[in-house]
Amino acid sequence: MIAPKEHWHVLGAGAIGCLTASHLQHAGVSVTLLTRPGQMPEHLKAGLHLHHRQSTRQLQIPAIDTDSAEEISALLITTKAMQVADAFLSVRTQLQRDAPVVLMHNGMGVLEDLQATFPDIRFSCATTTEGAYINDQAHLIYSGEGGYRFGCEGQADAPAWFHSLQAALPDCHWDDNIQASLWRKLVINAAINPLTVLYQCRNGELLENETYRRHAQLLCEEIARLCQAAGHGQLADQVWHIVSKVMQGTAKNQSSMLQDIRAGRPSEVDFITGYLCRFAHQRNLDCPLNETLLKEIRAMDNSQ
Ligand code: KPL
Repeated sequence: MIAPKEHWHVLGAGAIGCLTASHLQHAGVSVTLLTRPGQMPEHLKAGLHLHHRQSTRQLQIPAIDTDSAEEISALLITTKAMQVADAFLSVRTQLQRDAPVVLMHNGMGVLEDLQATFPDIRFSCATTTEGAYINDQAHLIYSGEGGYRFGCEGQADAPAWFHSLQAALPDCHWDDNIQASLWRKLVINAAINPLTVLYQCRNGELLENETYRRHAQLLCEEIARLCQAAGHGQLADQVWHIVSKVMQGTAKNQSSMLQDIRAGRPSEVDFITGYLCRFAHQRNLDCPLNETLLKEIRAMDNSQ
């Protein structure tokens, strides 16, 4: 089915928001980046350059602040987990009736809260394995080609609005079990990100250093027990396999949590490790390694 021509607003002009908007624009989908009032990021002011493989191209994606957005017919929120609710509220009144609202962030728990507060909005979720960062010269570096999964609990078939995204984004699929994909990403982030902060290391060092690797393996065993309790038995059986492959594939990366902590920004630990701890407590399950990491990372977070 061909969808009516949507105009997508991407709220959150970090690396993944900009990269996603650039894919959409490149494929001819109408897109605008939204930023917080008075906080246009330097990389947008300077004119965004996208570096991919050996080539560089200048992007000209329209960017406006949320106050200037008029009618929003389709919204993709790509902010950090702790900013999603405020970001949504900042454009709530500009949303057209029945506009799709898609949340794409690390960690879990945000959707449940928003859904409870706004039962009339049909929220969907997305997760990506794309890798991108913005360098010191405010250039967008597309460092790892990946894919996208979109979905909405209880909706097996893709809605009409999804087709423009699918045509524009790489390896992009509607997932009739998006919870499983979100848990998979959660597991990866929970096993890698806090440990890279604790040991101040790149992802690959968690495999290379024997002490770090042992800690990661024990953490994966604990996370696997939580996956099992969540009904994701297949994922539970493969936690270490999946996590160690990502450590290998992103060996040179600084995890997003390590970058946030080093830059003095709030980290997403409450939505990653914190989510797992809350999940465990609600079911009277123990998760001492995650609890300790949660306390340690919170203590290292100087953003407040
Ligand atoms: O998603 C990531 C992150 O840093 O948040 C991983 C996969 C761990 C890559 O660094």
